[in-house]
Amino acid sequence: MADEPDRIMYSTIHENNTDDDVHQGLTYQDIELLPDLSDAIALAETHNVDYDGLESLSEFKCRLKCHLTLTKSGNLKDKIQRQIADVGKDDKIKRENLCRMVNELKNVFPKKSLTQTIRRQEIVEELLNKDGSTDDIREDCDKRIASLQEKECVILIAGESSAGKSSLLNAILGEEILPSHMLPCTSCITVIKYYAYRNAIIVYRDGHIDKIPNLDKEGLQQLQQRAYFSKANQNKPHADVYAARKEEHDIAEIQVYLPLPMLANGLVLVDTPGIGENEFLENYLMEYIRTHQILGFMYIIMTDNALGIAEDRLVNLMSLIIKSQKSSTDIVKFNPKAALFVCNRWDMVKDEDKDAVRRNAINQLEKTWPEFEPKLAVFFSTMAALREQNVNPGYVTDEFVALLLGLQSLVNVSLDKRIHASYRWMGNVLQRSVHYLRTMVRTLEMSGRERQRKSAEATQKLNVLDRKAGDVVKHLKSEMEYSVRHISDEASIYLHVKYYFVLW
Ligand SMILES: Nc1nc2c(ncn2[C@@H]2O[C@H](COP(=O)(O)OP(=O)(O)OP(=O)(O)O)[C@@H](O)[C@H]2O)c(=O)[nH]1
Ligand SMILES: [Mg+2]
Repeated sequence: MADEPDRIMYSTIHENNTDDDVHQGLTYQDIELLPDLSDAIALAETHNVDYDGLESLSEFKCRLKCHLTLTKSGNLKDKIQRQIADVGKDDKIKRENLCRMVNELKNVFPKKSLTQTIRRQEIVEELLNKDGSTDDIREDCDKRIASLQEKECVILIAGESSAGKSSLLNAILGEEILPSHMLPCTSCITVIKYYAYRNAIIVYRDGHIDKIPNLDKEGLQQLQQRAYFSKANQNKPHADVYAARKEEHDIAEIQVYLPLPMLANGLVLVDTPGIGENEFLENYLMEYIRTHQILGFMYIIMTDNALGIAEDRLVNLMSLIIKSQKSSTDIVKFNPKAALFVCNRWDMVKDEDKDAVRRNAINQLEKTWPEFEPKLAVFFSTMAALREQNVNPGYVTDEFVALLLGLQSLVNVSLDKRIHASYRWMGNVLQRSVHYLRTMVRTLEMSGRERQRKSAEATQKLNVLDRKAGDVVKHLKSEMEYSVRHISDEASIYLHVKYYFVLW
């Protein structure tokens, strides 16, 4: 189990940690120090914990910890999922504020050819073009606004074949939506989004769609038959039906809509076929990456694979994401920090090998991924997480808590990237404008009495405006920790100078 996430977990999520009486004296330390199976069984019986099907001491410890955590802190999965939804809610407020500001900025540069007085803005615009701050300020503002109105935060779940991508997503969603199998099986990209009621849409390459209006048990079966199973193999035994994998298919994507609070504010999770499986699936995945804006990236690693992390595949995928995200839009570039590496199947690694395997995984990732830091990796067992969830949906393993906190941080970083990119752009345009406008004001002060009088008038009004503009600046400062800090109050004062130019 990763040390770092555990620390976060116990300090930020657990509540009432000292209140042990109500838990009949059961503590994490008691569980950790259990010497053998018979003591573990005794402790489970004392505390009425279902231990059916458990075999090893570590499984008992895991179950007892889940039980204690639920009793002490409530359902942590629900709590963290609500926090993930809140991240989206905050982002929405930030985006709305930014949109307003970009609109204000856009109005500073009115449409050309309106009146003669616009000339001065045109001069500033020309200067901004010349120094590369912006091509066409109004057009750029519109692009920014469109990007800021985009509420979706797409997180792509990728990784090697059979690493556990689909099972892990099912664990997060709390039910078996996606097909998972010991044989390579995902052949379709599945996009999971929020909607008030459960339904699914199969989108074909030629544009036609197939709707499953109710994703109940029957609906899920229909989805599996129509989209996930090979047509040729639908009547074959279970192990063969997923052979669709090797076939080319005509599905562009499957959209699954669920009323999960975690998804309510724009989080979109995308399940993908394993990379390196075959050429058709590889091109299919690359096409998706090229044509969609992906803000974050979860890479699932088969940790028990003796060959370790498939570095070349990871590097290829990363370079494609970075290149394609650059070309599809220059508004928000992919941020390598918006990644979470899930070293899955941790239960398959022997206890005595865990330290070495963990070190090796971190080393490999450090070599492969730009800006990698150990907190971007979690060591996780989907199997253990599902085993506990199946006994009680409130049973959440420590590793699952670490994974969900990792996802929360991933969503945070991904969304902040979009906001910061806009702030930085706006900051740059404002700074340049201020510079040019200030030069122009100076020129005006020097040229002629009448202009001097108007300039003095403007300065006086600017002082009044300064107070109003202060609100905008205060707002900017409180919303963002950096990016715009360096834009002084002066920026907003000069931003308002334009109104005087227009009035003159
Ligand atoms: N022991 C163990 N098995 C796991 C774990 N996670 C997934 N599996 C199993 O690994 C197999 C592959 O899981 P999938 O979820 O289908 O993997 P995938 O990455 O989606 O595979 P493709 O879609 O084919 O690329 C299944 O048999 C899972 O039950 C884990 O943490 N531990
Ligand atoms: Mg899969």
